[in-house]
Amino acid sequence: NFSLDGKTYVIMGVANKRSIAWGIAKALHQVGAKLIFTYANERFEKPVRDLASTLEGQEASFYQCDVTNDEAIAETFKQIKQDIGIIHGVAHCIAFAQKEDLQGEFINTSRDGYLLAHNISAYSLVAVAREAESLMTEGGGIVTLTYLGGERVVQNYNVMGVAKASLDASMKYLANDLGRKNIRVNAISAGPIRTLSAKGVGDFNSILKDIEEKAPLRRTVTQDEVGSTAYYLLSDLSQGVTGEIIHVDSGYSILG
Ligand code: 0WD
Repeated sequence: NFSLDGKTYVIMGVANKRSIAWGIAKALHQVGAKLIFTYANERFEKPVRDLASTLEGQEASFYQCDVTNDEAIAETFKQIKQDIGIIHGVAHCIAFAQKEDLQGEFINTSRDGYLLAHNISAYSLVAVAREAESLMTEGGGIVTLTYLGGERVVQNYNVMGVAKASLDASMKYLANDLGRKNIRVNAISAGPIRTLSAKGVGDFNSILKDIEEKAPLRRTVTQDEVGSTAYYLLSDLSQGVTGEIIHVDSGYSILG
């Protein structure tokens, strides 16, 4: 039985209907999960609530959580514990870098820009996992979103690629720490998808075009396709899988 009926998941990083986090939310909703949404600041509260209200029969909960703030993360999970109780997983779909650091040469990345990208895009997974762990008393799954630019050089991805490499390694160390509690930690390496965050990456259109021309499937992937892989990783379908990076990228990463 691979239904998520009676299970509760925290979805972090829905900004709008194009967000990958929204693709994950829809996939988990379809198989009966209860959803908890977190958003970075009050600006996103209404859009997230409006989107969630389109999920039929879903009684979602909403919390503000700026992941640069340890107290905010602790407070969010404390509130979730009080209001809802135990959770079975977290989808971490959060990243940020300054626009000026997503173009030109990586060598020009400032110290501040470097630290900011790592703070929001990599350290946040560690801080979130630590707080989520105490609510995951029945075991469960944590999934984060990464990108090929962390494994090899992708033009313009620059500091975000270095932050994704850090995220990937953090994911593996967390998988090692949390395995004893039957909490599995994995990453999905998504192919490029047009979202709010993607707009910040210099010449994103040519990255998309390259996938359409060269990836084995000759097309880009959708948020829903990432969503169904997240369902796999967050459910018992993937019981023996932890510390893994699954590429949902039309096969692009196998090309040399
Ligand atoms: O091509 C793409 N779009 C790919 C994205 C390819 C491969 C991976 N990814 C990754 C991104 O790097 C990110 O980790 O997927 C994840 C989700 O990104 P997205 O869906 O492309 O982008 P977007 O819709 O802009 O969502 C990014 C979220 C927003 O959600 P909220 O609800 O919080 O507004 O990251 C959030 C941003 O606001 N975010 C933060 N959330 C909490 N605290 C913070 C912060 N300080 N900063 C940014």
